[in-house]
Amino acid sequence: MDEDTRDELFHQAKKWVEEAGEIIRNKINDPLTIDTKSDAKDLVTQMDKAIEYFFVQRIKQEYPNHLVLSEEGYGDDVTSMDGTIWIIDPIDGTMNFVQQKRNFAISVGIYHDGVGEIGLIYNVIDDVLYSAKRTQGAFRNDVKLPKLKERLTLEKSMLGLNHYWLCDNRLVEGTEMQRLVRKIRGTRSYGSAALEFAFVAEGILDGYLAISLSPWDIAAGMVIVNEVGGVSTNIEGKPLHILEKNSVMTCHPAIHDQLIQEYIQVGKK
Ligand code: 2AM
Ligand code: CA
Ligand code: CA
Ligand code: CA
Repeated sequence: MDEDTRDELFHQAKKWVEEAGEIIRNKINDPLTIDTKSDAKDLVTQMDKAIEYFFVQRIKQEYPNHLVLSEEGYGDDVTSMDGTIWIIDPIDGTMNFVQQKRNFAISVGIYHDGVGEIGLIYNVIDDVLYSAKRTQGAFRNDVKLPKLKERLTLEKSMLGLNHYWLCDNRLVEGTEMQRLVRKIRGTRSYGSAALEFAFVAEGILDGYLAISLSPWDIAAGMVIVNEVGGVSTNIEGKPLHILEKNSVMTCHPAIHDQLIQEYIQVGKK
């Protein structure tokens, strides 16, 4: 994708993300219709659907040859990464949206022929937009994010983890993750994968590990983290497949290999 096309798309996507955020803020105290999906904790509201529909309608009108891959079913059945694809999570952190009315984000990643060109993660209530264009750096609102600092050790790291890592899980022995959380400085659990990616890019988290995430949870975050020199792989250190569910590790490059070799591979079931 050439730079002018990327700039124009970025401008349009940013405008729609901000408009969608405004819609959510204006209706934040309206009564919610809450449904469940795969299980009782997997929530969806009419707002998730309305915001996704907002994007799909506009994209289809303005860019009829672009495809949309999105969580709530209004997008396309995307089977290849050819062409331009918008990967959208209308509300990432739906449980936070329902329970807290904050700590959720709109996540929009734009990929062209499999390459992440644009990432936008909008913390709607705090009005903080994390954004990146490939090769042009990442931003928190209008402030450019510095590259991740040169040196970092696990002892000084703070990692985004949810409680499932410490329960019996299908990926690593529970005791290995306990060994890890004792080694590092601390853990945080924010409940929005997109925001955790953004925090890694900002350098306020040094890494984020997730057992299973979908394309729309990670598409924007991968672009943004990449622009500050962070790395995103699955928890075996292998490349993420953008059209599939993956385990996810996004982090500072200085701790990536050590996390895998000394904790995850060791504890692997
Ligand atoms: P969501 O809010 O868009 O569903 C914390 O639960 C994080 O994991 C959120 O980013 C959430 O995205 C994501 N997630 C992925 N799969 C999930 C599932 N089956 N149930 C709940 N959250 C899920
Ligand atoms: Ca969901
Ligand atoms: Ca999500
Ligand atoms: Ca969602």
